[in-house]
Amino acid sequence: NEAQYLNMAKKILDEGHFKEDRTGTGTYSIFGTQMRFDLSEGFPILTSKKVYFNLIKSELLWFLRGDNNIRFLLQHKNHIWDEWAFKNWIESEDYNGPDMTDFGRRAPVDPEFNKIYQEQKQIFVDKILNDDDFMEKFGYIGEVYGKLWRTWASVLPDGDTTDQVSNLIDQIKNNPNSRRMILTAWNAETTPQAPLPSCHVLSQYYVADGKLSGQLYQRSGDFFLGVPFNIASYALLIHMLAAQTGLEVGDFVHTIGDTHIYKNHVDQVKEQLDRPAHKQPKLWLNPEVKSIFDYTMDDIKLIDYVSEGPIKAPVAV
Ligand code: THF
Repeated sequence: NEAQYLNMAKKILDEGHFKEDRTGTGTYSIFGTQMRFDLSEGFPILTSKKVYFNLIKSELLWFLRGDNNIRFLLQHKNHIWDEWAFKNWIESEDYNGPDMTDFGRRAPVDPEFNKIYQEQKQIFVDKILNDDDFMEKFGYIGEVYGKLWRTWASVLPDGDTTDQVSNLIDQIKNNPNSRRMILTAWNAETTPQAPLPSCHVLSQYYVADGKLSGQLYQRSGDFFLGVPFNIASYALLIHMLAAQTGLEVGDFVHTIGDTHIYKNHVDQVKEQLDRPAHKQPKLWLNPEVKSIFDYTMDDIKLIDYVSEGPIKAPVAV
């Protein structure tokens, strides 16, 4: 299972086209890739580097809450979305600290700037956590997954919002042969204007032989930092959906459009390719939980997760 990820990483390094990108970092990429993970064999979290499962859990719980304010993530010590909210603040009238222009590109290469940036980021995080007005003003990161999944805005003048997750569970339970079991996070009107237009554009679910499978179409995949999270996150979602509909788990099929490795992640990927992989862990979900919206951090556990150590890399903003 993990070999699929590692072989794809190697393929991107060997065959990838070099392109400049939005963040100014530069990437090696190939277009149109697919990996398939049989979830009954084990949970597809990488073992050739340590992946912080707590961050994956809290991010998915945040999506399922329909939340798009980073306070919940910060309360769970999850900082993977900080940069995007921080960007809104430093580009606003309210910000009067040191110049943070292009912080994502400068911080990894300029230690002096990085120190000032980390200070400003800490100030930002503390304010989001402790100052309600500030949180209301700068904690939101726009039309991303939580909002689109749980409260899709109606196009009808007097229409209600749509809860795609509840509808999906209803379909899996009552109409499992349906070919329309879809969760979409791309709104052609609003998404292109969002601070970060959704990467997980669409996922589809499929039931056969008592097993639930899911496929994700991801328009853009940061193969070293993001993709390991995305694999584990959708695998966890499929497990939760299966548990709530009385099914076993089938496959997770991961289809990615622009599949890229940032230039400043190449050494890290090579290091990872030299490492061994270990046996996949198992996932435990608390069987007492009766709704997909009621899981808490303690209701989700990995059993026997053995991995190599973490590998640090800067995130492109
Ligand atoms: N932007 C970019 N450039 N890459 C992404 O993966 C990405 N995401 C989300 C939104 N924009 C993105 C955020 N997801 C990490 C992991 C997932 C992210 C963002 C960052 C990350 O840095 N992981 C570190 C650990 C971080 C920590 O310990 O706090 C790691 O080593 O795995 C794609 O969904």
